[in-house]
Amino acid sequence: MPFIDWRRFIWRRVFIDPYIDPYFSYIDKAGGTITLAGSHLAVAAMPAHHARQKKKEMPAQTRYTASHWGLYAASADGRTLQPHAGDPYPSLLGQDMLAAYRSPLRIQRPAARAGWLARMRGEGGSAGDDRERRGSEAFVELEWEEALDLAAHELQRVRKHHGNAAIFGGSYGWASAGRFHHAQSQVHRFLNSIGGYVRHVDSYSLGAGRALLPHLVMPMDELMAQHHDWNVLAAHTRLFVAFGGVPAKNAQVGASGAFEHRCRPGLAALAAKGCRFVNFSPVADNLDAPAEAVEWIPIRPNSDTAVMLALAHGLIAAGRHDAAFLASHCVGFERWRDYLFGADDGIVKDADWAADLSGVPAERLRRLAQEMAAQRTLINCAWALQRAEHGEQPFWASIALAAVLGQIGLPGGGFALAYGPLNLMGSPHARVPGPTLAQGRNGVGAYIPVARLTDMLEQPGEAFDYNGQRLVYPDIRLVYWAGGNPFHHHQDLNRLVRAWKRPQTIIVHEQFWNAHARMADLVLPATAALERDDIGFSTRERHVVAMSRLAEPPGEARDDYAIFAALARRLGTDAVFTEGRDAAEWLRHLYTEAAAKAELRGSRWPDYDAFRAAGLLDLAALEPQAPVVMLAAFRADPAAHPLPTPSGRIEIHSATIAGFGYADCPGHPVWREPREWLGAPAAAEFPLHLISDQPVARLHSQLDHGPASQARKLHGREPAHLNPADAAARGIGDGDLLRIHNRRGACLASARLDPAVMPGVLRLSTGAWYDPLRLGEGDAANLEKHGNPNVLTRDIGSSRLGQGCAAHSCLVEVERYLGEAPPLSAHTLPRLIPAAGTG
Ligand SMILES: Nc1nc2c(c(=O)[nH]1)N[C@H]1C(S)=C(S)[C@@H](COP(=O)(O)OP(=O)(O)OC[C@H]3O[C@@H](n4cnc5c(=O)[nH]c(N)nc54)[C@H](O)[C@@H]3O)O[C@H]1N2
Ligand SMILES: Nc1nc2c(c(=O)[nH]1)N[C@H]1C(S)=C(S)[C@@H](COP(=O)(O)OP(=O)(O)OC[C@H]3O[C@@H](n4cnc5c(=O)[nH]c(N)nc54)[C@H](O)[C@@H]3O)O[C@H]1N2
Ligand SMILES: [Mo]
Repeated sequence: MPFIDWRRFIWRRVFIDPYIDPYFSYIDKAGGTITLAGSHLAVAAMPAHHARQKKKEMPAQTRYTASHWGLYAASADGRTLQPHAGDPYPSLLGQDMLAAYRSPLRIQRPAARAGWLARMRGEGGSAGDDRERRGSEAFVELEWEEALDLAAHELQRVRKHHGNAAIFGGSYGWASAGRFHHAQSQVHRFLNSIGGYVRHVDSYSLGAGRALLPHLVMPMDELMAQHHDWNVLAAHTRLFVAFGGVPAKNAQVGASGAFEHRCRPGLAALAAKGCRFVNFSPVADNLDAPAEAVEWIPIRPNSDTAVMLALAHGLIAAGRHDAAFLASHCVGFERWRDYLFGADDGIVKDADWAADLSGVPAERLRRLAQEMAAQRTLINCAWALQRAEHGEQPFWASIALAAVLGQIGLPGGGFALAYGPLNLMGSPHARVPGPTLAQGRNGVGAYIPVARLTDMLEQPGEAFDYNGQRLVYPDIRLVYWAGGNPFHHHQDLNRLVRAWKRPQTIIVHEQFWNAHARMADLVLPATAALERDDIGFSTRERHVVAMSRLAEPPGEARDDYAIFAALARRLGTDAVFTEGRDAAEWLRHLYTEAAAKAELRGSRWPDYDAFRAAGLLDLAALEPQAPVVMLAAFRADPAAHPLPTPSGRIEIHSATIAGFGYADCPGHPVWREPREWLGAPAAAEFPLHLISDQPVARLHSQLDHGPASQARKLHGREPAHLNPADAAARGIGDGDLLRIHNRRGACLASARLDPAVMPGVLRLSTGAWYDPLRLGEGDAANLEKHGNPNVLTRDIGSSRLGQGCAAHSCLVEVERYLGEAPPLSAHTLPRLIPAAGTG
């Protein structure tokens, strides 16, 4: 499907295809009417007078929905969504949601992979191990009752024979906004109610950072919540040194909501006050301040730590370090200084040394060190830098460099981790607890760092290191996933495909027939946020949102909560899981709990009915606001406000980490070469560094089929951006079909010649739905047709400390693809066999 004209497409799918395609129906079985409440299609299908009548019945109250990328009001007729009027810079993703969630790719009813179903029904017969056929078999549609019976039976069997520690329920993923119908909260609460599951810790976003920061300053969540607000930055910061930019396309989103987009206006305000930006980055277009305020310094990917060390060396050598701050607020400065000056390895980490590694002129680094010491300076390090081999180092070096400058705790000074990744950072709003669904207690102790998924499936019983501990991979028989997409998010997908054949059963709740659903054994169709009443809340966002059900679920899709409640009934734990409440009662309960907590701090929230009637609760009017200055109290009095580190101070050298004895993460920030970067021997064969950054027009794999994402593709394939010189050297023209490859895999993409990408770098954003020639086969020759970078990325931990995702350390080569392009199948349905007696 090279290009989708959505309106025509939907029209055809809704009005024509149902008659020729029995597996697709938004046609309500009972009445033969279309069940898209409030949509323009529904109205169009109604006689005119009926439509008018419908309109009159609409409540006058504005109805809202919330998504990770914004807050939207439905028009009175429900046909369209409008960004909330208070949002100064709405995301480009939202308005098309009504169409995107009405897609024919939605899963209509429960379905089971044919071979697994035969095994469950004791029908055997088919040759070989059916697990080998995950991804390649047809799905048999089931009645809900049978699907739930099968899921309950499998959970019960695995618990009985192998114990709850054989169930992996980590279920990582962003799912959808809404505090009750949040798939992760639901799946974890459910699995806890039946005795527990193997969980994950940390995130793909911040694996290295989350493990590291408690040793050095404080846990990431607490640090993020106290980043200087944008007003403080505008008033004070005069030099903004960015490693990896401040991409407003990333700050488009926030976990569970970005209701008031602050990043782009915040950067503009900084520039208007005279702040200058220096951006060390492999791409020029990721710092969204006015161009005249920004200096782009191209840097070899993964070499940022070397530059930070050289800046610190330059400051110390010139005597411009803040000796008093280092003595009163930090520990371990001397040991790091000795390392910078070559005491242990004979290498002086000066500007000339860093220039060789990074490609940044030494002279510029020397001058920059002086500029940083001369004015209020902020050092901003994008999360992408720690999603790399030795990803702990750029975070640690940013903090140590800021400590040397001595501006930590001053308004607008110090370090930031980071402005850009999420809307949250720089929020002026108070941090208050919102409605939260309690998860219960997990009866299983075993866990993995989130990105060690394939290792776990491949190596049950093997020991591994993580953050000072020696852990053992559990033996997983059943995988339960709701609200995430490992065939989007995990590295080295060919390897994951092979490991994915090992569990006996894989159960997935999904909305769409993406690769994740197609790689499962039992697929249970989930509703979308637009189809549920819920409560929207995200930490330090301005509003609490009464989310309204704006559309009917497709087919027989059910809420994750309803699915788990039905399973809990079968397993005898529904009293624990539901506590006797239906979804509406839960919403009232969660809101009322949060309002009671507010009351204790003297903030009076309206009661639940008044909240729902109003649609929005404006916290700015209710909760006190004060300028947010990061680490101000600690700076003012480190004895009275110590940090939660062993020393109570910033740990430039950490005795704890040194004590772990990890060569790949010693006791202070160091330069360590990744195995894949442009300075590595492997670059002779694979001379381009792959940057698989976050996509501008979708959230990960979500909305890849939507209009904004589709409009950016070329020939239906994801655009790969590369420098015109690299393209010319390979005879590649703009728009050409490309094959990007390394030893782990290969994918197709469309060439975009782009001077904003430095030579030696290829940028292919994440999120194109995984679409190999043969789904279910995990060999490197299985060409991915759509442009999913995770067939190329390396699946290793950042280090033994963090074991974080290291996607950004990856070398590739690229060539024009001269063969006939294989047709795309990412956005098509699998083979579906209707249930006996239905369809
Ligand atoms: N190469 C490379 N890979 C990366 C990264 C990178 O920088 N480079 N970044 C990583 C990062 S930071 C992250 S956070 C991950 C993101 O990885 P994920 O969070 O796994 O990605 P999503 O596409 O958001 O997956 C969410 C899935 O949940 C489904 N879903 C949405 N709402 C609901 C719901 O209400 N119920 C149910 N049952 N399902 C729902 C969606 O259809 C979708 O398939 O990717 C990581 N992968
Ligand atoms: N639109 C949109 N926004 C998103 C998301 C999304 O899917 N879509 N995902 C969200 C999520 S889950 C997360 S965790 C955050 C992630 O936020 P980040 O991790 O900060 O985002 P990335 O886009 O991966 O990378 C940011 C920039 O770092 C640069 N970069 C990569 N490697 C290097 C390097 O070695 N050195 C330097 N100097 N720069 C480098 C890239 O060129 C890129 O422009 O984004 C969030 N925002
Ligand atoms: Mo993330």
